[in-house]
Amino acid sequence: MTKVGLFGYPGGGKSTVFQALTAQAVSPQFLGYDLKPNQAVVKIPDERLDFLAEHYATKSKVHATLEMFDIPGFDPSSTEKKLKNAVLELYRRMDTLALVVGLFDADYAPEAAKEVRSMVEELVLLDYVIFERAIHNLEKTTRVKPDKDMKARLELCRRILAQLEDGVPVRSMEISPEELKSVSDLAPMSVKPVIVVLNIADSDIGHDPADIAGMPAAIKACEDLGLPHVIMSAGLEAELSAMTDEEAAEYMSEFGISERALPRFIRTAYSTLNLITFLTASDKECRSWSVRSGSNAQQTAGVIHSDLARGFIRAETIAYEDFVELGGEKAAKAAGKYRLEGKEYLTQDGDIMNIRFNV
Ligand SMILES: Nc1nc2c(ncn2[C@@H]2O[C@H](COP(=O)(O)OP(=O)(O)O)[C@@H](O)[C@H]2O)c(=O)[nH]1
Ligand SMILES: [Mg+2]
Repeated sequence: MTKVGLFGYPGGGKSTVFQALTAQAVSPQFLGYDLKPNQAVVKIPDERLDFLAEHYATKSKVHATLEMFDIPGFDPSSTEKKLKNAVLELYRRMDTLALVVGLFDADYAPEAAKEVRSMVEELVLLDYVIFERAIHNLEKTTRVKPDKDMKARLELCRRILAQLEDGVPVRSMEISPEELKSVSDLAPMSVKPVIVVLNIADSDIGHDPADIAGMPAAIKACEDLGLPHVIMSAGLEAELSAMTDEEAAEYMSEFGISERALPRFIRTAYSTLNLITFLTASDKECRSWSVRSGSNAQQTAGVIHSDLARGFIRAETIAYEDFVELGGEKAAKAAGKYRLEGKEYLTQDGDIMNIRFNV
């Protein structure tokens, strides 16, 4: 399951964002300077899945999920080594990191842009230390015993270090995927995609970002660093997540909110992580699944079960839009929109698939 870690300076609103996105309460002692990560599985909302479940009057509806972590706050300038190491260990386990920055308090909002820049710098700096140490060791080894592979690795590490020195995160570097893979044992931190959550006061909802204190500079920082951002009022969203759907709808219309933070966050996370959604549907079960964009039908089958990839024959496929437009499976078949795709077919977002297999 994809792991998303909320991180940032203490007090930015990580635990509040966590409550907002997971609807899981965080006990008061974990608000503020907590030391333990909160953790929850998030069902990914998908209107397509809702439609299919209704269409098939299915017995079971299963959402694709991701795992969210509320990682304790971390101030890079802090000298608390133990806390820092514990936090970094958690970062390492994540597939993507979401930096939560608070703009809900006018006194701190002007710091938001600086927080974005220094947190990203910190991740680069951590990698700098890792690669510097690796180079030091490789220099020693190659001096004693010159080895072609070791020398190539040394040269690559030096190239990476030079870019880290210029503040370039590993994910933005000009190195090939093979080269990147060859240093994966060093577990660079700045290779992970980062999303920025800009947490605003509920009184700023609906305002032009240009008019929110600290916001223009914060957005500029994200753009300069090539990071996608999501604006939300975590405080209000946390309240919404504790309400019934009707209560929430009423509250949202009062505040003029058209869409909840969770689907907006998920869309950003999916595009950052290069994930797409495919669906399986029948009267027994309707289910949404996530798969890396660019996966072929056989790899996609493997997401459901390894047997389906091993014994893959064909993927019966209907695009969700065709299904809806034509009004179901039968009509899609009649209209020639039901396709039998082979192994090499590249799965598209919204494909409704049934894997034919034989093991
Ligand atoms: N007004 C307002 N307060 C918030 C918002 N998000 C967080 N806070 C408050 O800021 C403080 C720190 O939030 P918390 O989620 O514990 O931050 P963390 O240290 O990053 O986990 C708490 O008192 C929250 O109630 C928000 O969107 N609006
Ligand atoms: Mg917290």
